[in-house]
Amino acid sequence: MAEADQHRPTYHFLPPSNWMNDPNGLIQWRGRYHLFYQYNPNGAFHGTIHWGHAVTDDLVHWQDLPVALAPTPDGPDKDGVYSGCAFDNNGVPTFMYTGVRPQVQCLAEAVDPNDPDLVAWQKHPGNPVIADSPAGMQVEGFRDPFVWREADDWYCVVGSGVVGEGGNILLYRSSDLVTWEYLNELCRGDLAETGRMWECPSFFALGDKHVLLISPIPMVKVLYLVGEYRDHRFTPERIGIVDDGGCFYAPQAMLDERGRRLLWGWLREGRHVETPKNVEAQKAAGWSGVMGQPTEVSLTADGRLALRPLSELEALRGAHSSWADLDLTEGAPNPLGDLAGGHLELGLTIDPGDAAEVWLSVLRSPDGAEETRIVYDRASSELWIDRARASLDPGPVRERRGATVQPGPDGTLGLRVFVDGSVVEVFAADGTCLTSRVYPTRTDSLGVWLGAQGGRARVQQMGAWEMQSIWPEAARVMPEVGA
Ligand code: DQQ
Repeated sequence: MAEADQHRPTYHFLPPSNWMNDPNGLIQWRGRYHLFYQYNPNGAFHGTIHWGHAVTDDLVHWQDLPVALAPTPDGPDKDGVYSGCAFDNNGVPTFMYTGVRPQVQCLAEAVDPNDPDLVAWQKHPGNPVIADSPAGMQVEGFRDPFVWREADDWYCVVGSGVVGEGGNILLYRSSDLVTWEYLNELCRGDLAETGRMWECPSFFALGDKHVLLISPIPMVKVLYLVGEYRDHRFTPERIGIVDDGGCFYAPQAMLDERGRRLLWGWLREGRHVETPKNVEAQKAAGWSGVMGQPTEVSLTADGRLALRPLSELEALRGAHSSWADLDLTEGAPNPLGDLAGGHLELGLTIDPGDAAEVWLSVLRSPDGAEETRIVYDRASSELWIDRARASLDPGPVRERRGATVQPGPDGTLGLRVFVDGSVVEVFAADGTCLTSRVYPTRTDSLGVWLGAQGGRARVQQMGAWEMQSIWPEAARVMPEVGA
């Protein structure tokens, strides 16, 4: 049963069962946040893709709603309702999304904008509204439209790639959302550096710059490009990885009514390094995929994209423990005693002193045979999630993933770590985020340990909270296929 599954998150959003992938159609409508997502109601594998739907008032507690979009037999989305976005068309919540095979762009709108749940959606009779990629361009992929309003027109970018040259973003304009004119490439990448096709573009102003998020094939990691948007072309000045923890993919950003630029990404499974066995393991679990916690994005003074947890999540904090001035030396006993849990938030400030490495282990078995280590390397300022011993099962992905972080001016490193079943999210104070999936085998792999090697370090302060489940179980119902 999914509910008894120690790997199943309890405070991140996921549907009651089956497969989910990309976030879609993020919109705050009359105060309520609506999350749509790629969903297969027929099992825990990618296929028969619908748009699932959930709503929240507080960005923490979600309510499952019926499926919003299902493939229409004989329609342009008969083989799948692929990713897309939501926007406000003059008072009517509206979607633009990709129908497959072939890949074309389609419209749908809310039947009743006054329905607080926005449960019913109708597709445009003129679908597809963009029936083909630009004439003369040999593309690989043509999907995942992202729409915005600029001056008196609608603009839409579609993810694509020019065969043999690299991923690109195609820019369209329309006055009525139905008739679209291809303008030009918003920008193009380089095959060797940024892959052959760019999925899931999200494009928005941030401060005095523009940011383009792309999910390039075959890199399977999300890139952000920061630059200038002028005359309908985007000139990137900086490129970086959004979250290099190994599972974050296909994110979408939205502006909320408070003016925050919020970001959601799909956390894919890593149950087995071999794809067919990963698929089998997902089917056996009965569920696959979870949404990363929403974060607020901003640009740092030196132009990096920073991700930070929302204060809303603090509402889930339960039983609390705290410590101060913990000295760490190689081989010393764990200063955290019997701290343990599979659904935790941990916050700490590390003074690495003269230690070579400081580490925090989570999901650790009492004998240490299983553990996921978050490691800070003082000399290189690298932060790692080390999954080498995260599972006694030899199947799961166990690679070490990391990023260079910037310690504070006093040399300390602030960390917030969220553990939720198989999800480990690590946020450094400089805005770096690393998210990994881990699958311990032992039910007692719940311990939290602190240690150092190659010298003496100190944790100046540390807090730990048990995190409450977001699901009032009685309210959790399987969505039905609607529309
Ligand atoms: N997932 C969708 C596509 C998108 C891909 C299909 C990215 O629209 O390109 O489920 O994960």
